[in-house]
Amino acid sequence: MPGRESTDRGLKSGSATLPTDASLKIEAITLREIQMPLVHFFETSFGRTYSRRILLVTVHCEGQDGWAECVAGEDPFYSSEWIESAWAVTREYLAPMLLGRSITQGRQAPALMAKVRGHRMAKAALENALWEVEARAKQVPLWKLLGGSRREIACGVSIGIQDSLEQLLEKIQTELDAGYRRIKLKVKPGWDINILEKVRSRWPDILLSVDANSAYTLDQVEHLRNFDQFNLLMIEQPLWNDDLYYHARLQKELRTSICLDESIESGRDAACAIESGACRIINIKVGRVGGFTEAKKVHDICAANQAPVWCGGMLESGIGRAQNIALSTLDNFKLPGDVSASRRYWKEDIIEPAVEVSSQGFIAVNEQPGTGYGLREDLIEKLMVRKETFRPS
Ligand code: OSB
Ligand code: MG
Repeated sequence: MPGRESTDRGLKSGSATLPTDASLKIEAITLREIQMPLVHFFETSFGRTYSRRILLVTVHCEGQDGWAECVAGEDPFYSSEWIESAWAVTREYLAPMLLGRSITQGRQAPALMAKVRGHRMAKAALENALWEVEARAKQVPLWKLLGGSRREIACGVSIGIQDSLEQLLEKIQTELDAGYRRIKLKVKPGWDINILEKVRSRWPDILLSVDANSAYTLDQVEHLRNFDQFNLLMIEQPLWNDDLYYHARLQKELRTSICLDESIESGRDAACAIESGACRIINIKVGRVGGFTEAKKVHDICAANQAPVWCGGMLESGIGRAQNIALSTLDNFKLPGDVSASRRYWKEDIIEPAVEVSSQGFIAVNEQPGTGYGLREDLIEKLMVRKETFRPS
């Protein structure tokens, strides 16, 4: 990859490299909200987004900062979490549980926050920032610390609902020309079979999947059976966001593999889903499951059951994107994910270099410590609308 040398700007790389088992004292936690307009609106069955409000978390440890992105949305529509709930639970509960504590590994963070139920996206940002601190302290790439082995990850794109079929076809062409290896289309009643007929007749052989974000009910099984004619890689989250049982009923009725996104919030959910036949594939989003530790559990459970996984996306800035890239290097990420180039979302990303995808549709990882990307703190400052720092009381 060109321009891969990270400047490490904004991330104190620690004047003294800490020994491998050094303890990391959590001295302060900073939350920032930045606002970033999307290059193109993104529409799912639950609504349209033009601009993102993004919550960034910085964990300050002795001599070492770690950054992460909280993927909670602007509204509690994808999940019950949203940017305000994440901010509040971090201030009132999660930050106090971490501040002043010393840990040696990011994976120790979940136990410290276990008393709080749910709020997985808020917890994930804190835990993931600590993994970044650990990786930089140990001077190892985050992807290696997570146990990854891939040197490059396969990329797909998620294409939202458009204003017209023509616009959709044009977008698909653009992404295929850019080299993306799988196209995922958002669907809902009225924007499904009709568009798939057109897309499949123009591109009979591309890897194609759909994501319904819970737009259907089990009553529509006859309608959903129509998806089987399009040779789809999967249909993602057709039914209720918190359901496994009815997805298992539906999977028995369909040839197309069901992939679960919203329904999987833990390793236990993944085990139940696979055991009960609710899905054959799982979309892992590190925020949705509560952090890297739980994401690795989901990954390992799926691997043990020969169920492939792929990495989902939440319209992340470069900070969340870089963490998705690191996670995607784990062995069972066997399908192209929704992790794509910065330029598809942002005029200017807040990391450098921006995430780039090769003409073959891959993102390469490197040997630099942490995520391997530098921060554009000047730009973050410009985009910032609020900031709050917490210290031990
Ligand atoms: O269901 O995967 C989803 C974006 C926001 C909320 C939910 C989803 C998505 C995407 C976009 O599909 C993935 C991306 O490009 O980041
Ligand atoms: Mg999805």
